[in-house]
Amino acid sequence: MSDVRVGVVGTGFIGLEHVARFENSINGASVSAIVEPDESRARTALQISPNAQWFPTIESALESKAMDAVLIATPGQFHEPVILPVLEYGLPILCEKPLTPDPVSSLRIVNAEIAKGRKLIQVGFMRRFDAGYMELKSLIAGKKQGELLGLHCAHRNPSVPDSYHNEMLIFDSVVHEIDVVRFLTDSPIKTVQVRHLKRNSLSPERLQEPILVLLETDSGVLATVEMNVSVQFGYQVKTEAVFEKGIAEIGRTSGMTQFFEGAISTPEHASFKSRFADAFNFELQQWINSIRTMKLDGPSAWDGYLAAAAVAAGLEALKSGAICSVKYEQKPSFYL
Ligand code: ISE
Repeated sequence: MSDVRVGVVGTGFIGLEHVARFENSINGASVSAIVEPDESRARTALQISPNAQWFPTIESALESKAMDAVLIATPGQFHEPVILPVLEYGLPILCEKPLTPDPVSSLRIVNAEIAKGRKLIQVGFMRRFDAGYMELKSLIAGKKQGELLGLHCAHRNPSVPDSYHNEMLIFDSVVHEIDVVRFLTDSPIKTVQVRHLKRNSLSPERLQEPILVLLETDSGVLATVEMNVSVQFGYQVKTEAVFEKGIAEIGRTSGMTQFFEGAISTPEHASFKSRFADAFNFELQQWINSIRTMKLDGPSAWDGYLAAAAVAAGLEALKSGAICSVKYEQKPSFYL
């Protein structure tokens, strides 16, 4: 069977990572197109994937028939104008999170996919492909420790780039917990509340953080999320699950522990690139496998829409401090 020819749209930070991943770690696929309006970025990507063709627009790439599938890695506000024409051509899509920045545009995409009559969109919620989250999900579903009562999540970044602004705490960072809490509990998020910890004087002036986010699911599980983007020491994503019988924890660093010079130390990740490297690889490999078997089964456009709806409530909660309800449409039978 010949390789799935993938077009990568947007070769900034994460897009470039994915191009390298296809070159070095993924079987059964090759990058055939780099869709990038910025020539110097495109050239950098072509150095990694010299056999790919460069297209400045998605329309020119689609017309050339150079792609069997499309991975979209542009910032979220540019996803819709890429997704809609790709859907028209009936090509499978892996779209980095968020599907779109707001629920109204996400719903337009859901409806466009339904109109096409075939599941073509997967959203890049890579944590669902992390071994720890998958193990915790099956522990919760199997009820070996009784019912799940609550979750304590910590999402800590050492620092963030200058382009990161206050609302990104919710739509760029907490969006991962928004998706993964629903994934773990199998229940939509009902309300969101945001409180502020004492402000870190080392945070960039434009940011009011760390924050504490409370996510409540329809099933009654409460999840606390400490979102901290100036923690200084490393990149850490941990979850502690509280059950009727005992506790389970995922996300502890797995490196060597040293007992040296009067201290016990274990290295921590420096960025999500290494923390979720295996999850990204697994996500891309599963996506390619599912294209080959014509059975797309990763996080769907509907999952992307529900996340966008909870993000909207989260942004409102960030401003008001109130407990905000998540408003979303009924699930279409297409996604059942
Ligand atoms: C970034 O965009 C990500 O997706 C990372 O996983 C997250 O930890 C970080 O906070 C975001 O800015």
